[in-house]
Amino acid sequence: MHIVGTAGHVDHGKSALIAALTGTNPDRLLEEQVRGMTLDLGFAHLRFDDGVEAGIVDVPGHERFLHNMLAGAAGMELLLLAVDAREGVMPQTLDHLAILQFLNVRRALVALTKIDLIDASERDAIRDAIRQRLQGTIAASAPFYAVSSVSGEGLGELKGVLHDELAALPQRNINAPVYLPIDRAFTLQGLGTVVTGTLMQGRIAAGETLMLEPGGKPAHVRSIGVFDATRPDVAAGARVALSLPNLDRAEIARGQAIVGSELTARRSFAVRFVPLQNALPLIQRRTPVRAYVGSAEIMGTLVIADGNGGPHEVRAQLHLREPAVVFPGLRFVLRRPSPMTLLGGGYVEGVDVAPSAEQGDSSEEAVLAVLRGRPTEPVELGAVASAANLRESTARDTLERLVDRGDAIRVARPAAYVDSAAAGALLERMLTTLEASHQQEPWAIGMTSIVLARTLSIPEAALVRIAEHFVEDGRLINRGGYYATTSHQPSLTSEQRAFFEYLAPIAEGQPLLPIPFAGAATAVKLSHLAGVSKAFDTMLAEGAFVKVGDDLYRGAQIAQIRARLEAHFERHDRMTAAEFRDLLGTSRKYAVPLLEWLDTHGTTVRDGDFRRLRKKGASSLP
Ligand SMILES: Nc1nc2c(ncn2[C@@H]2O[C@H](COP(=O)(O)OP(=O)(O)OP(=O)(O)O)[C@@H](O)[C@H]2O)c(=O)[nH]1
Ligand SMILES: [Mg+2]
Repeated sequence: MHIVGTAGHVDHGKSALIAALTGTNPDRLLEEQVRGMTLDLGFAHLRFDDGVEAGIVDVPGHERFLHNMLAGAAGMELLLLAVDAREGVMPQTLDHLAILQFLNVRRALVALTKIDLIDASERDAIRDAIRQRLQGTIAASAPFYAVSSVSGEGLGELKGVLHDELAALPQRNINAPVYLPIDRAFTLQGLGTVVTGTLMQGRIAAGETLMLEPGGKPAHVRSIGVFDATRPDVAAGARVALSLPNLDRAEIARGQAIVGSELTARRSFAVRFVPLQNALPLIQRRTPVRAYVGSAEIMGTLVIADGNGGPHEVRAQLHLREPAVVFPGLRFVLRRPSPMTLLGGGYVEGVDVAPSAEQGDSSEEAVLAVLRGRPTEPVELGAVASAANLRESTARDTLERLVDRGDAIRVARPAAYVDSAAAGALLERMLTTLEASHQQEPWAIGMTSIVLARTLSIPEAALVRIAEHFVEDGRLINRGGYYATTSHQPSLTSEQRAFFEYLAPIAEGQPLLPIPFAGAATAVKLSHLAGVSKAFDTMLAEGAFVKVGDDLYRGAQIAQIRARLEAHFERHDRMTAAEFRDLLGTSRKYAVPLLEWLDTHGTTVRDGDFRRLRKKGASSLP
């Protein structure tokens, strides 16, 4: 048996096509059927009279469920790419193809779906446009089949091609140790715990005892199901359900694997990594990553080896926060922790890396004990070394290893270390506090470190250093000194908005005239309107108000001023203060502070009595 996998943009007809080809609706969840959208992996059985058969893995197209797509993608051998004939190649189509290039797909077919909805005369042009967009992807030379799951057009031909392609695929390695990444686990009356997955290599016979990894628990296989049938044994390439009555459903989750005794889970291993060209700027010597291995998604660090090969494939080590089953040749995909940009992928080269890291050595124990003793206090290298009774060089190596594996975090200025679990617990407390505060004061941008530290009873300096680590990780926001959750968008009440409208009216005939900042600040202070002072800070932080010298402008006025400046510099390469004043239609009193503000905010540069436009990229605009 082999695995056919779908890919393609949301709503492009993947699930409908699988249902039409097999008679099974892969959208098995009620919510999927109600919403008409695939959320998680779906499965169907494709069977031919002559015994050729395939398991089909149907994936969600929506980018929010890309992690689910990734959990099923590793098993795919024959790719069925669905492209809606009306929409053509869309972002998720390309994302899926970028991911699949690192995995095990051997052949790709393009299904041009919903062909009933386009005019026959348009077909050739649409086909050409799609072919063009697929250049450089693994579907670049894939044959096209125009199909309609509604009228049935083209389904017979596609099915025939699937048959021939499946029959021609090479057999998977059945002599290798069993590796079955788990994608579902549930309990069935009479069978107990059942796991399902794609058997990637090896063969399994009923009655055999395998291992659940990570976890190291023996897994006694009582029976084997392949779709609706029970089988005495099964070989690589099949969709498999194993009944494992000795295991508790609660101790199994997607991401674990059922394996032969030869394989174990590890947290550190050597890899060959192929970065995506457009992700190169994001990849440093040590890069935090979200790794997809088998059906698992695990945070970790990619460490590029010294003197590695060329730019297309580099030697590196992958350190994971949780162990995963790995063996040489196993493929993986890496994304950024946040935003989840695809970084690249590769394969495992060797698993005998850093044996001390595997066994847990005494220096690690000692260092972790020091860090855990000071859960909310970053500890510097020297202090770690003396408290752990280690040479500084040993302490440094150990700390690096712990950071790579995610057991410790490094904070900056000056570099110091915190136990990961303690830092994670502090992050949770920060997020809970921030959420409550956002709920209570939705108009505020967030909480200052002083208030946050006081609420959590932690010294402010320590809080800031740990918080900044999570800001860099993308799990916390710092806007101008105010901390917020990543989802917080400040919103003013209608009364507050009305107050500011009234506070800063646009002068008749003088649309670029500011108001005095001091007057505005006093009006805010004297107002009895709830939350108005924090709302004022929000307006300033968001650029809805801009303080220039002693004046207060609206953001829209500043945008107008910039537009006029740009228009001026399109025709001239320099400008005097008097010209600028005329440009504004106000007076010198306002023009001079504005020019100084524009200088410091990177729009203009001073050149004697003149201003010039600062070159693009020389400084970023506020
Ligand atoms: N007219 C027509 N409609 C179709 C065809 N195939 C699918 N549809 C409709 O298109 C919509 C989306 O189809 P799905 O099969 O759910 O799309 P999908 O690619 O599985 O979507 P996700 O799983 O959410 O990514 C549904 O309303 C289908 O009824 C087709 O061949 N012709
Ligand atoms: Mg679907």
